[in-house]
Amino acid sequence: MNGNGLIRMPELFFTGQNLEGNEVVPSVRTLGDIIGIFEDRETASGMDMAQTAYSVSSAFPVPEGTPGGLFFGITRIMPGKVGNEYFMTKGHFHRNEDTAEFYWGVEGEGVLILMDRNRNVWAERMFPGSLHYIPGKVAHRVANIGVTPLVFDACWPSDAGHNYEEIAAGGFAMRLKEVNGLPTLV
Ligand code: PAN
Ligand code: ZN
Repeated sequence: MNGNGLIRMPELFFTGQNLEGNEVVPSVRTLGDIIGIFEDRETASGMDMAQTAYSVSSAFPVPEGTPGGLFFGITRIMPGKVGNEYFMTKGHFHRNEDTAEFYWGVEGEGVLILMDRNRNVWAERMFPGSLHYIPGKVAHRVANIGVTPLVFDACWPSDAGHNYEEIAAGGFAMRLKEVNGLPTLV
């Protein structure tokens, strides 16, 4: 990859909706992996659990836990719903509670759902070019409210870590549902 002189090719690059290059780590969440986050279990039971709900391509240039480093990931959420709830990420607090994160919209239409430590919930529209600063101590989850894949990028500290257990156990205090054709927090 490297040229002859001092000017080199980058180690990472985007191809369409994906991240490629040295040591990109892909991960896939099937509907079966995340089905517990949805409310309508009856509708869920009739759905294909093997289908991809979302995938993430990540770059970890330093070991997990390194202070001062950064990680980068591209998340692609498929369009779809379980009953009237949109396909969405599991969502998490960072284990190192003070660590923040940037998300930004690349393709498609989404909603970033946020919840603070007092379980106050709010949300922000995501679209190509939208930029979202997620402060520390704020849980974050993204739903695809469109009919095409939702693609967003994320950059977070390498010592952030992920606390999924708390959201798996207690969820968010509000759910994003389609009500009369519109995404609504209920
Ligand atoms: C993101 C998320 C990614 C997938 O990179 O990890 O969008 O969402 P879940 O991790 O909630 O399944 C991030 O927030 N990193 O900290
Ligand atoms: Zn995060």
